[in-house]
Amino acid sequence: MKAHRALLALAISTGLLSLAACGPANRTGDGTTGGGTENESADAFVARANETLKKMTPEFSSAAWLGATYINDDSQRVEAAANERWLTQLNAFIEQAKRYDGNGLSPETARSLLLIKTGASMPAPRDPARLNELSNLASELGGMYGAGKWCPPGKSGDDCMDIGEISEVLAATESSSYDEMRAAWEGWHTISIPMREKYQRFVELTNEGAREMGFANTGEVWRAGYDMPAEDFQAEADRLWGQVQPLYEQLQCYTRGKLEEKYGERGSVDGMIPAHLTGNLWQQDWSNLWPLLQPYEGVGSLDITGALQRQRDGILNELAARAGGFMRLTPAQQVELERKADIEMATRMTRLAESFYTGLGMPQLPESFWEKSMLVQPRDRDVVCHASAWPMDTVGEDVRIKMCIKPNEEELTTIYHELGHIYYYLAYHGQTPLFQNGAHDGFHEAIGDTIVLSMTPEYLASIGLVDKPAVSQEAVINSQMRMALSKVAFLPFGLMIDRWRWGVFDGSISPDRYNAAWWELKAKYQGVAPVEARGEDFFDAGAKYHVPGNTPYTRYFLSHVLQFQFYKALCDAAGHQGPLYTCNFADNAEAGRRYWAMMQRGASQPWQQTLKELTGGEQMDASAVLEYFAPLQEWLVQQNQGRTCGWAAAEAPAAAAPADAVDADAADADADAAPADAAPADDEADA
Ligand code: X8Z
Ligand code: ZN
Repeated sequence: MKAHRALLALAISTGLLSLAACGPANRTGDGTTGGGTENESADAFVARANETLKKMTPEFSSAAWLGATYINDDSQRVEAAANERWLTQLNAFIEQAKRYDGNGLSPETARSLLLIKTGASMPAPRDPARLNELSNLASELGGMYGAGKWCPPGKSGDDCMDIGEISEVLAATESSSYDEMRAAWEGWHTISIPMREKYQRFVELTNEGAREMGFANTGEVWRAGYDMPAEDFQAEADRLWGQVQPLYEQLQCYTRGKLEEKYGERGSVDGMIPAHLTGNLWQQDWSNLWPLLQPYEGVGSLDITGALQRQRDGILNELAARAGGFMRLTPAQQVELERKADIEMATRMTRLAESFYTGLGMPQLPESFWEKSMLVQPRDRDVVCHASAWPMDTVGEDVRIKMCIKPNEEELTTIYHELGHIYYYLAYHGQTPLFQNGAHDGFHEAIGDTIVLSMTPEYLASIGLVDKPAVSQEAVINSQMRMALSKVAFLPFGLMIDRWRWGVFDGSISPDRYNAAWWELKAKYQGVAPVEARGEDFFDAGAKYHVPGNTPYTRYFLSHVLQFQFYKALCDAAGHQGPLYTCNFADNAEAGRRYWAMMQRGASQPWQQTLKELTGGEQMDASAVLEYFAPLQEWLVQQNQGRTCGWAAAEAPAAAAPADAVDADAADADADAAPADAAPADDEADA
């Protein structure tokens, strides 16, 4: 597995040639970078680019799919070659697009040219040798992540643990011990140590490509994809973060307090949450802390994981009964039966997600989706388990997801997320290939998550995953907490990853401070910390998929704001009355019609226009997040009374670095983002 990483890198950018969501890129690249002449009209150039995309996409996607689902030297070679062709072709298009800076173009042509010029998330140098080096590096980094394993002391071979097994140790926050979780967390972070030098070179090479394209660095290319001046984008993200920060700080404070109750002084580090205790390798989703954080035990059980596991066991029992009883089978036959049950369960969970979309009036997934998707982890080879959704062509016929589904709540919601990407592909396939993308990348990430917001206790009961929901204030708080542990906990994480990368790309974070800066940002935004200092021997950023995979990450932060705006708009369309958090728009045709109409626009117009058509407003705005979580925020403030909230996030001075916005802003934000220890909870609560 190598090459596909580079594809992904491109892929996941906004616009052009990028595969909108965690899949391979929309790609050009027919091996012929030529074509067109100085006299070629802008319209003709755009038509040629679209034609090339259409022609090359299936072959290119297949190479990337093989690279991700069948990791070996051969698939890697095929994929790497395809990737190199693609990067070369993309550079040629970018160069050719510069011929048409003038006026007098149709809006479609002008927008197509803009998307070509700003659409690369992995800008490649023109020099063929360095371009080759870059695509190999990208592939290698991706491969190292995908095949990453940790061998606990004294173990080797099959006893080494992959990301799924390590995650299970962390997720079992009730049954794993403090030390087991710490060992697993530290173990996973060994996989990225050898990535450090490669990543440093990767940064140099993409920066060279970015400069040749007329940008200051790769981070600036990324920030240029939002239909606003790149220099305004950071402030826009800061503005949104400022809206939700007080809510996050209350959740952080409450969680830290509970961890301290459970683990004593080992439950916090200078007011911050120990990195190995959130039930998640990156502290981005705290759902696995539910047993500890559940506000009212036994009120309206929301144990979805338990329900899914029981369903899976039910399938196994049924299969076993049909085979004459489990005990009558040989061990090998028992393993096969378990496997069958896993596959059947993964398919059922995916069908469940599909039924939400069809209930809104959207089409059924094509038969080929079921034939060609990878729903469970194969037993005979390495694959990239990180979930992704793939448009394999530009005509909307071959769409797939790639996941290693297990019967738990997080995986279930991830399926709804991935199908959001898939339905977006299906909705906009009538657009030209260049416009086959999200309005911006945060839109792509928000489609499925909006549906997840509609998974209220009522909805979960309607699909048989929980009992008839309790109706009480306690039940409301329980249900809000469940949502907050994934949605609110995520917000600062969604922001900090690219704060780190923007700094790396612009040089304000120099290679000798990669790890120090990573943990400073984790501390500042998330209020989490490792229990023991992590020196520069480590490269902890590389232990998160999107860094070696070069997937821009601010998209997820934006999505976590936008999805509440979409949700509110769809609830209005469905005629919902009452508090926002009670809205379930399942089976509402009008909500579905409006959603689909928005999705059909793809990237054909500035996102502000698309947002306006759905919500009536042209700005991203987190007030719907606050409206949604108002009851929980009030409850958290009460719970935190008497606790000393806030944390001290020391920021070591940056190494000698080119002065740049990132550092300055980081320092600014620090003042308000990480209140010093003494800030009492209720002082911050109403901010
Ligand atoms: O990477 C993903 C998706 C594919 S686009 C599974 N997500 C981010 C992550 O896992 O870090 C979804 C939420 C954030
Ligand atoms: Zn996604």
